[in-house]
Amino acid sequence: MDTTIASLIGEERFDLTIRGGRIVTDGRVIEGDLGVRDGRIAAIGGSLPPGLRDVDATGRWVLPGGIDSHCHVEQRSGMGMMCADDFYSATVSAAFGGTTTIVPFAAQHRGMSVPEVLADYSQRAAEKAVIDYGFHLILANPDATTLSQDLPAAIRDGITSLKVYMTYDRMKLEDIELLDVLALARAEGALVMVHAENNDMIRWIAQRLIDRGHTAPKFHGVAHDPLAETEAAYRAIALARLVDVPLLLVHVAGGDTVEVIRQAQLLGANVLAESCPQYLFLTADDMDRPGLEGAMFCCSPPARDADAQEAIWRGLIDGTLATYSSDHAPYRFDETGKLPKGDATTFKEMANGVPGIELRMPLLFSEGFLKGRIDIHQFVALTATNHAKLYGLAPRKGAIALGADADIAVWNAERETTITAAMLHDNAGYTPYEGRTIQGWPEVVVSRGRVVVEDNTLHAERGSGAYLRRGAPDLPRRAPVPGTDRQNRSHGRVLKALIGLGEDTP
Ligand code: DUC
Ligand code: ZN
Ligand code: ZN
Repeated sequence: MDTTIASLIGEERFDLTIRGGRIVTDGRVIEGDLGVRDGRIAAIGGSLPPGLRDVDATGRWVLPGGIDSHCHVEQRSGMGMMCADDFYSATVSAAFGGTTTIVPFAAQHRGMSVPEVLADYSQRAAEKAVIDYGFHLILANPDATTLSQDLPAAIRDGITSLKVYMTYDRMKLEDIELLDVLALARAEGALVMVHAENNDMIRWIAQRLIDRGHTAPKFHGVAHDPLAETEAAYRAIALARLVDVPLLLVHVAGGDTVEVIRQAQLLGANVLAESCPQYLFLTADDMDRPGLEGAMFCCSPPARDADAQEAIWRGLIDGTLATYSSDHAPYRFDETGKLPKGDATTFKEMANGVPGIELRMPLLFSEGFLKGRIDIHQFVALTATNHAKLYGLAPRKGAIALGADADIAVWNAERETTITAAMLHDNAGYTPYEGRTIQGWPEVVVSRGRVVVEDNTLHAERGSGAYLRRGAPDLPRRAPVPGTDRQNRSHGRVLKALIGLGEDTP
């Protein structure tokens, strides 16, 4: 049925009409109006009657609001540091940058139970978030109760993804624990996200650097050698292939790692991966600044070099990398974050991470879409649609479609902005992108039909964001390629039985 007529015969007025824009739907660009009723998209295209409220989008792009599926909000790190943003400042900052849904982490540390962690994060987010949110669970304590009871219950309750670490002494899982988690994810239909870096390689290099007095931020980049990422990524993929379960590698930084992922996908492995602005727009040279200033650019894995940036672009363009997230991990340049020991802080002691929740989409819009590296549909897939699918939020979120939540950003492609920390709404106190000029900005942002940002002003109440109980991940299914080892050998009867695929135990 013609969507415009379908909306008109209802005779009710739209709550909101977005007029005359270039609307990007799944695979199409439609010039015209978009109507919203009861928080959902009710009409797409054509010329609609006036709504209770109208937004003029003439000459603008009308895109789905972004989904940021990797950000750290009001979270204590493995080293015990609280990040600088709470659920209010992080979601306000996200909204100003065109993002209307976030999926941050509820972080279990050793000794904590999953129900207590989820209750704690849920309460804090409900009081403060201005846009919609879900949670991934960070799992650092895969003990028997967690694996047999708490985790299955959490997954059934809408926490359908979890992150595990292969590095950080206080967070890392052993390979055998990772196998247990992967097998459980397979049984319960959850997606495991992995921080892949080889802990011992990093520790070994870091100790030698510190012993020689090389403590400056730039040595963070030396300690986290690209091979530490590539080795761990390969190992994580092998573990997931053994159990025959999908896996998502987060914050991919290096060119060799992209290649390992690409090859695994070509063999039929269900490996997914994500990258982030810092790996497109920063390099290791940014950590090499006077004094401790380079700490503001330290994240893990660290940004590499121009070749790695190109490899990440290629991965995003050819689909090897499915999502582009911020990995917003905001820490202030003071004793609460980057400089716990003041001027004496070594690269091992500073909090890891960079802010980026507000600039994630504007940077890619400017440098990816407007510069012709990706088209508008790739932009939408990388910033919204793919996140919705992988994390069980589709079809409600992540696309402009009839019946979907009216989460929309109206982008002015002409607007030029010189980035400063002062214009941003997070609480990090600095931005790694200070002084860069970018083009394009989301001037009007709509969350479930509410105009939450307009005229550079917030119009959303604290606590007005809704919790999203997520469904099962909708993952691309790749079959093992005939003639490969996986096809022929490893999934024999015994292994299948061990991972719960076979009829009986061997
Ligand atoms: N891992 C993240 O995902 N974010 C910040 C730092 C880290 O190690
Ligand atoms: Zn990580
Ligand atoms: Zn992160």
